[in-house]
Amino acid sequence: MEKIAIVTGATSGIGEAITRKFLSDGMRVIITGRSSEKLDSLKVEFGDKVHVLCFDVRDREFTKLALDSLPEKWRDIDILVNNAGLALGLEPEFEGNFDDWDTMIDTNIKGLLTMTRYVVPCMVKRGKGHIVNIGSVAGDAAYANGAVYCASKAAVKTLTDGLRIDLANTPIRVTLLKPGLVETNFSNVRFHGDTDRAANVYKGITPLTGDDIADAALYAVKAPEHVQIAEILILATHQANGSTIVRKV
Ligand code: NDP
Ligand code: 8X3
Repeated sequence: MEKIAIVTGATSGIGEAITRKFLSDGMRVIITGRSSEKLDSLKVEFGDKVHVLCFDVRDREFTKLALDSLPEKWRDIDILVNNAGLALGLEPEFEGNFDDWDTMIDTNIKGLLTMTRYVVPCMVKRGKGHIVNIGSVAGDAAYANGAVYCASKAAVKTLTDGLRIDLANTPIRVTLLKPGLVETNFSNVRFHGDTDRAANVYKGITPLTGDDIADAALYAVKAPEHVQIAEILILATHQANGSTIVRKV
């Protein structure tokens, strides 16, 4: 029987790459995000292999309605990928923007918790499942001007560890993927659409791609049942941590 995955933020970057990877491995995927246009185009591309749920992970009520609307044949979710997330702004903590902070915390932390709260109980009931949370190297240590984003990803690390503890008496596995520099729409979003500033982030270094992270996600979910890939840190070759990046100029 083919596995069913649900991927938050499947409309772009890492989430889209994981969706494509899982589909090419023969899974069915519930694709989610806010961009209905992109979700619809993935539906046209993949047909019955995907099911579209368009919602904002910050909206608890709507998230529940969306999940409750799943047809019977899509309800037994085997894999939850909590990927939806973002950074907004890059400025000293004492000068940050309140709205940006709220959006990061509501999406990266509370959105992930909402999905976990709604999806994992069914896994526990069925006695099978796998949760893959997308953290970041940013969660390992703060870097200059990024403290709130880094804190949100440190929270993802702690929430993932806590979930693994709380599920240790079940066969359900919990994985944290911590990417470094991945070229996606991430920096465009961070700099509120300033594409030149976003492009500079990847100058002088070969960044990771969404597909590199998708490979790791597939590796974790395909590991034998007795193997729990707890955490993977994936960096670009010329990156040593969140703030040490060596660029060729
Ligand atoms: P992208 O901007 O390319 O993708 C972000 C995805 O998140 C989009 O599909 C977007 O969908 C979705 N999303 C954002 N906000 C919401 C929301 N409120 N509700 C539902 N979906 C939402 O960035 P990445 O692919 O790079 O980011 C994916 C994850 O990877 C994030 O958690 C990010 O923090 C993490 N990460 C990224 C790294 C990088 O260098 N790129 C490195 C380490 C971690 P839509 O707009 O349709 O809602
Ligand atoms: C995204 C990676 O280093 O740009 O989490 O914050 S970084």
